[in-house]
Amino acid sequence: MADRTFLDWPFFEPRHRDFADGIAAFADDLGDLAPGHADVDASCREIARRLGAGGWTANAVGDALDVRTLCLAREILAYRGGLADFAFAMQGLGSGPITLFGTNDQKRDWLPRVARGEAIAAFALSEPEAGSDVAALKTTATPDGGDFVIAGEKTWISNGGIADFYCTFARTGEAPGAKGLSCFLIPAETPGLTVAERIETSAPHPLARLRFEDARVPASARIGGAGEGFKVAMSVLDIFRSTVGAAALGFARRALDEASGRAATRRLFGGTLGDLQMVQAMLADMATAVDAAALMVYRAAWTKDAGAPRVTRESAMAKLHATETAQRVVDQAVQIMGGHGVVLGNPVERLYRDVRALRIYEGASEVQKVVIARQHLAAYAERANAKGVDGKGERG
Ligand code: COS
Repeated sequence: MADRTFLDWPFFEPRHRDFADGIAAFADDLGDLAPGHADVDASCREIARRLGAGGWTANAVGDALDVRTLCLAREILAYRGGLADFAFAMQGLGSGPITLFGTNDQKRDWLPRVARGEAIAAFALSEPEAGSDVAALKTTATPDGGDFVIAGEKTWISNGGIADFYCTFARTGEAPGAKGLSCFLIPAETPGLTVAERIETSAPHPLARLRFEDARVPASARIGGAGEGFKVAMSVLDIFRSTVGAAALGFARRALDEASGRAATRRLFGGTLGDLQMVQAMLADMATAVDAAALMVYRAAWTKDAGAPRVTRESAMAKLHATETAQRVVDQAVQIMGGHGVVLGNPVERLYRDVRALRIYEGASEVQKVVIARQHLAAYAERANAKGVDGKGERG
């Protein structure tokens, strides 16, 4: 039973507590889903359908995204199983460009279907030579007689192969680097778009490399303005990065609960595992880490919901801290579980595989540090300029 005392923190309103109750009951009903590689696509589709039919995905799609609700959903689903969290999150991330920057027609054509779980969304940004360095991406979108022709390759695309559409970032060349990208809504059945490779990962989920060979889309497929693709991508990531932290938090809470159960019941040396001070020290570190991660995640979410135009710094901190922390908590849980912790199918063994990718996807920990440091230095320079340009104000 997950700790729910954090829901009394001032970040939350009564509607968040109701939401948490509802989605926890849904997740319990869904069960501990951990399919293997062979049936992961079908399981993912089925979970997306049930999340949609239950009305949960509607919270990740549409005009008024409440980031605290997204984070609660991810935390609670991740506690039960990585694939349920993945299916929910990717519907939101994949349709995020349309939600934030889409035209009325794009929204009308796709968002209700995604919300109901009848269409599956994907976010196609990374390339073989451009993952962390988004501004280096090479896929091109060339205007041709009122259309755009897309050519290039995307990789590490979640929902690749099962998605109904891909929000795809390509170079349109208005300016060099980050200022010359645009985003396009590309239906999966577009001629010239193929799945070049399925990628199997340690924690199974649908993932693929895509190839665009002169895939033609109408000009109306562009999401956001010409040359605004980088801004579209970053704005979507600003929202969803804190939710990655929330998923990590769900994994960490589950690991802590599994370890606590073991510590309370496993007998040795005339007492329980939890009587041993070295185990107590681990549990203390894990419990503190979980609360610290929750504070950072819900601080970022609340800041966005309270109307901040950008939460680049807060969401990068939340993702960095929560994912790094969760990795340690899960590892400590494996240690407390002993041999059981590495037995295939044990919840902690599964968490060990589930948690690892979160330190890499949607901006690796190292990228988050770059983002945080840039934001920090820019804020410092602003404060220093405001106070110190005439040499009289204090610095720091
Ligand atoms: N929101 C809105 N605008 C943003 C932004 C944000 N979060 N971050 C940057 N921008 C703007 C900048 O303000 C800048 O515009 P101005 O020149 O008008 O100020 C422009 O976009 C370019 O920004 P920057 O110079 O920082 O670009 P870089 O190429 O140096 O960006 C990082 C570097 C590392 C920040 C970026 O490439 C990044 O976040 N990479 C990780 C991406 C990622 O998560 N990849 C995983 C795949 S997605 S699953």
